Amino acid sequence: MHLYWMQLHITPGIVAMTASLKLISHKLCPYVQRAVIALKEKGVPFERIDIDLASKPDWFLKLSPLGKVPVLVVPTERGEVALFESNVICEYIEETQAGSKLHPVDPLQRAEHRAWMEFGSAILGDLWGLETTTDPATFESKRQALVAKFERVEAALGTGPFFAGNAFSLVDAVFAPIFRYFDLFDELTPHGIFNDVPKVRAWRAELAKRPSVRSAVGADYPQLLRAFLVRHDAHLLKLAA
Ligand SMILES: N[C@@H](CCC(=O)N[C@@H](CS)C(=O)NCC(=O)O)C(=O)O
Repeated sequence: MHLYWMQLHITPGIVAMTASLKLISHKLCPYVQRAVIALKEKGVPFERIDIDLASKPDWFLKLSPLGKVPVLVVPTERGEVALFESNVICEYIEETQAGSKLHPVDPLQRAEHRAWMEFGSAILGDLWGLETTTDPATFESKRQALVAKFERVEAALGTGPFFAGNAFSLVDAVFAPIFRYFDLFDELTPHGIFNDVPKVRAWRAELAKRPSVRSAVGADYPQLLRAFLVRHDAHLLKLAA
């Protein structure tokens, strides 16, 4: 008990590791995966609690102001604090936890990385449209929006293997779950989104090998994603041969 209080006052980050962090999650959510990948890259133990977003538990609605996952529950001396918004959670993990640094040291580069993390969220917006629409014209406009966005990503990439060279960063944690969607989408239709972006293709292949990325979802992820498309009567499924 005494030691616990010593740690509590000296290094709150260590307490967060001792009394484990809890990540309120969903099995398919790409925003959750960002946080999971960041925690795994740093070797931080945490408890993952997957919830059903179609039937949100009351305790979750009390905790999450926007009713969205992820939420990181952080134990502190004033009780548990519920952090929401995936990029905010990733920044908190980066600032408080030991292990590899996931942001550049240089402030301008760090700001650029944060901007590309936001760009990843914009890509997820288009992806949501692509995967949920029942309408062929909307599908095509989202497909074209994604082609254009990945052209911008291509221009921002260097020689790899990761976004910023040899060091895995939070930008990689944001894009890995984006690329994961295409493991299934590639099976369904020749969408052509990565046809003219060789650096993006190489980056995608590299991220798919990363242990933190691979273990950020369960083995049932492909079946769950397919079932999600079926529930939305997705146009994407109709393109399947
Ligand atoms: N901007 C949020 C987006 C999170 C988000 O959209 N989560 C989805 C699941 S992937 C969610 O919880 N949706 C439930 C809802 O909107 O009711 C973040 O970065 O954390």
